[in-house]
Formats: sequence, structure tokens, C-alpha cells
Amino acid sequence: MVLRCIRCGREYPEDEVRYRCECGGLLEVVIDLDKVDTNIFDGKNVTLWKYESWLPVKKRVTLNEGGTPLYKLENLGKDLGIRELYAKNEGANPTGSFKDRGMTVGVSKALELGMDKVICASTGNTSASLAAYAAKAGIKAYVLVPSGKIALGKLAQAIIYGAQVVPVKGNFDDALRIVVEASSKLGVYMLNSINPFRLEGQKTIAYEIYDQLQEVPDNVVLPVGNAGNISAIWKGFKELYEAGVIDKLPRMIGIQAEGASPLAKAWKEKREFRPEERPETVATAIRIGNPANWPKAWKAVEESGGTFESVSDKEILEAQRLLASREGLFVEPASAASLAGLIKLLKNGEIEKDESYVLITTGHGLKDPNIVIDNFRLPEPIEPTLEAFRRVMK
Ligand code: AN7
Repeated sequence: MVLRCIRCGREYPEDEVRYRCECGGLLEVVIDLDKVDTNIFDGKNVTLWKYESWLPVKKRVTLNEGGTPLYKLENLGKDLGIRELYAKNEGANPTGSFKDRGMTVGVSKALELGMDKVICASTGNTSASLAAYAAKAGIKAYVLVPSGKIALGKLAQAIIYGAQVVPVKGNFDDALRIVVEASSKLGVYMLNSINPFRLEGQKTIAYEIYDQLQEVPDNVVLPVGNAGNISAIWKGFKELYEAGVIDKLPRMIGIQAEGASPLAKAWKEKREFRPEERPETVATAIRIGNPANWPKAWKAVEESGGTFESVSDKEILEAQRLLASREGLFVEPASAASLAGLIKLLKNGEIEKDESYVLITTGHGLKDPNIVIDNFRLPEPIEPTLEAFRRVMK
């Protein structure tokens, strides 16, 4: 197992603390597919560490992540006329988002490398997750977040898990710039998704989808922020394919928020990727203008025959309401971007109804209660009598 540059192909040993190639390219972990266990995909006892032989760590800092439910969305499937619609509900992870998959592997790696301080920039979920796993591992976590632009639940998590929370006057991209520099100069281990070991944990979403469904869906639809998760899931499916476990691959469909959509814009305008200076969206989790993993994400969409799309804040909030009110699934706004994107692509005739779709709902709705409460006026209280209730009962 080695680290390999996706741009120039140069290789580095896995036990070197390194986040990028000398040429500046992104690194990926090359798994030795001769040594993985291909006989475990029986649909039983699904948890992240079931796939240990596919993961590049020996230590294990765990809070029992993965094994998240794959719901069949019967109601919405019917409403939209889609043959098969599922949601892989990553909000069911220990800290309420898919980031736990990356952190169980990433923090385990930090310990293997002998690091006792970890750091990340975050729009919220990464900070909550890193804080929890650092607590479990007994090491120090620093989390840099855009001041005033992180959902309440996520902030509460990072604080109570004991991380040093550092608000930054700026957006996620500004915070990440500081973190990258700190990791090279201050002896702290960076656990943003540029760190290839994070993506190794997150690729298990692909393993689990196949394990739970016992087949490969035609399409996987997910929100894109820093563009790590779409890259990770694609890597997971490709490994299954190369190891001979599956014989087809899904299309990867990445959804961004309109106000933070550098990938969707470049894709649709068929031009070079350019970062956005002032990302803005109600979905604060994906309020990112310069996704660090964009080259990997671009490859994932290109190789898989998928697409990038963007959706408005209004479409995101409507999709959030639909998932909750039609399926009993309360997800945070960023996660609802997946359904919003699916609806938009259907409406525009860009995707087929007679196919299967798995939405990745990346984070729990309780992370960001304000988004709901601020848009809802609680009715006046009634007198404590049946009569009073009868009058307001609709
Ligand atoms: C709920 O926490 O970037 O494209 O710093 O929290 O892999 O970045 C969060 C990202 C989607 C986008 N859904 O995933 C962070 C952070 C939710 C998220 C994404 C995020 P990537």
C-alpha cells in the first residue's frame, strides 16, 4: 500500500506525514486489492469496520460508525415516478454525519503516525466529528470554523467534545488556508479531506450500498462541498469493480448550492474550474467556493458518466421539507440538496425515471434546528380544555 499522486503518479510510503505530492497534486491511497476479503458482501452485520481488509489502518479509534440505514423512499419514488429511490442516511452516524467514517480512519492514522494534535477547517460537521474522535483517542483537536456561519448543533458538538474551537473572520476557504499552513509549520496533523486517509473511511459508503442493496444502483446523488465525499464513494465503487466483486459502476451525480457552485458552473459551461470568491447558501455545510478535492470529483463525474448540477436555496428547503413530511427523514439543508438536484434533473429531462437512484443524505436535521424554527411561527397556546382543542383542530 502506497500514496500515489493522481496528477504525476509519483509514489510515497504510507507512513510519511504528507498531504500533497511535490508537484502539488492530490494523493490517493492505493489499496493492495490482492489482499482484500471479497467474500464479506452478504448484507449482514453492516458496519464500517466490517471492511477492515479494505482499509489502510491497523489501529482503531471507533464510535461504531457506518451501518447506516438504506431507506427505500416509496412515497417520494411514487410522487416523482421513479422506479427505485433510496436514501443512505448518513445522519445516523455517531455524531450525525458521514464525516465519522473519515474520522474513524483518519484519527486512527494520526495515532499510528504518532501525532498527538489534530486540526481541521470546517463548515461544521467535520469539526464536530474530529472533536469526538480526538476525544475518544485522547488527543488535542483544533477546529477552525467560519465565524457566525456554522449551524448551532455542530458548534455545540465541537464545544462539548472538548475541541479548541477557533472562529475565523472569513469563510471555509480562508480557514482551510490557515489549516494547511499550520499542518506544515506547527506539527499538527490535518484531517481535512485533502488527507487521503479521510477518504478511505468515506469510501465505505459505496461498500455498504452494495452490501445492503445486493446490487449496484444506476445512480448515486449527493451534495458536493469540498468535493471529498463524491471522490471517496467513486473510489469505493471502483475498488469493488477492480477486485471483481461487482461488474457495473454507478453514475456519480454531484449537487452544489447555486451560490457555491464552482464545479457545477464549470461543468455546465464546459470550461476550466475556477474557484468562487464569495460562496453563499442557506446550506452552510456546503458553503465552499474553492473545493480542495475538485480534480478528484471532476474525474469521478467524468469517468462515471454522471453530471454536476446546482440548486437554489428555495429548492433545497423545499426538498428538506419533502424528505421529512413524505418519508419521515429529517436531514440538514446540505443533505436535501441531493433530492433537490434529482428533482431538477428529472424536470429538465436530463435523467431517466426508469432507473435506480441512491441519495446520500449526509447530515442529521437536528444539526441545524434554526433553519426550520426561524421559518415557522408557533401558534398561540390554547386553554387546557378539549373545547379549545376542538376549535383549532383542522
Ligand atoms: C452535511 O464539515 O466540508 O463534498 O467542513 O457537512 O465531501 O465536502 C462539510 C461538508 C455534504 C459536502 N453534506 O461534502 C465540513 C464540510 C454535509 C456536509 C457536505 C458536507 P464534501
